[in-house]
Amino acid sequence: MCWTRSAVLLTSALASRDCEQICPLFNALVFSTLVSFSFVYHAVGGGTGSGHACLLLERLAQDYPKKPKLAFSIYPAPMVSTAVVEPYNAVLATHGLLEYTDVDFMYDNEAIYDICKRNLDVGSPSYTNLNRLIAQVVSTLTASLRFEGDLNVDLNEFQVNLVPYPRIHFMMQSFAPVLSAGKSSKEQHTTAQITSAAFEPANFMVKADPRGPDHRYMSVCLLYRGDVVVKDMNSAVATIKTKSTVQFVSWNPTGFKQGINHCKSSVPKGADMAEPARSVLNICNNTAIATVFQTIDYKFDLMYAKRAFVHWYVGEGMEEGEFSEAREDVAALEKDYEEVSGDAEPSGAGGEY
Ligand SMILES: Nc1nc2c(ncn2[C@@H]2O[C@H](COP(=O)(O)OP(=O)(O)OP(=O)(O)O)[C@@H](O)[C@H]2O)c(=O)[nH]1
Ligand SMILES: [Mg+2]
Repeated sequence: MCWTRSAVLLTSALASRDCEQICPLFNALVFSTLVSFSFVYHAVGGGTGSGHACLLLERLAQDYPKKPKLAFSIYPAPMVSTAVVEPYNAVLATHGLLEYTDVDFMYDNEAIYDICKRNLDVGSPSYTNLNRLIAQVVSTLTASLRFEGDLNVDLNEFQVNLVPYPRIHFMMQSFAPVLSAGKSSKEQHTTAQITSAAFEPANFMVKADPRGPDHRYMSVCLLYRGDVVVKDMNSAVATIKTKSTVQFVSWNPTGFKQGINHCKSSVPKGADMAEPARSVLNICNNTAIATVFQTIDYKFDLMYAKRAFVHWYVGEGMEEGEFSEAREDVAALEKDYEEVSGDAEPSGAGGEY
């Protein structure tokens, strides 16, 4: 399905039902509302996840303008493509995500697949394996809402720490340790070890290399769960700060925010992944994420130069101008990332606070 048809379908569906009834109808798009947040889970490569998700987010932005909107977005992987029009859908969706979400958690299936293959003893990881790893991220993020703790970092604090400018809100994340169910009892993972693992490029759930000298961190949130003590956490973070591979932009010297929730993460019964005694989720805002947009833009341009497949979208009622508008917006985003890497304030930063 293409972006347009999905959006049109949702418009008519929305006319008769409310959002929460609609979303379970669509396999690639899941939606949940917490007391004060909206979470949207979707993939941007297909029609439903891109078109529906954007329209849903637009609707949420209209009806709940003050409620932060967080999206968990599966982006096309750099080497693997599951649909020809993926670059179009992804650019159109990014245009919507820029406008209607406050924080975006970026994934690609190639990166998550590699993590599962490397760490879990399964020959060929399934969507269930991939989704369960994503679930660990979401569960850690929301742990502070569900379990009490003195050192909890709540979702609002995250947003404040992670998003330096409204448009620069696309996060990378890694989770450690990812252990196969069979190995858990044999392996001990100290706070220092899991923290170090959370900064390994191979453990990030999107194929983008956060290391310097080319890329810079703008902010990092580390969320620990389980039996982690403050002293160990502080010493692990101090070690990370000395690494030459962890370079920060010059305008954010402090950079890190940490929290501990003593309720350890859990996994469903029979899962391939073990339940670690302690774990850490690294959510970071790093300029490397711009490489994801560059790759998509490049593929978009190749097809759009020939207007290939555009007639399908126009035939469904979309105007060609929407393509160039979305593409320009994502080009501006690339530029914003270039600017934040240096010392200048990005041009899109003003006036949106
Ligand atoms: N991680 C993960 N990725 C998924 C899952 N389901 C689909 N995908 C990926 O999401 C992308 C889009 O999938 P589609 O099923 O084509 O998406 P859709 O949004 O339903 O789009 P249409 O079928 O075109 O309407 C592909 O790259 C899939 O590999 C899932 O359960 N987990
Ligand atoms: Mg589908």
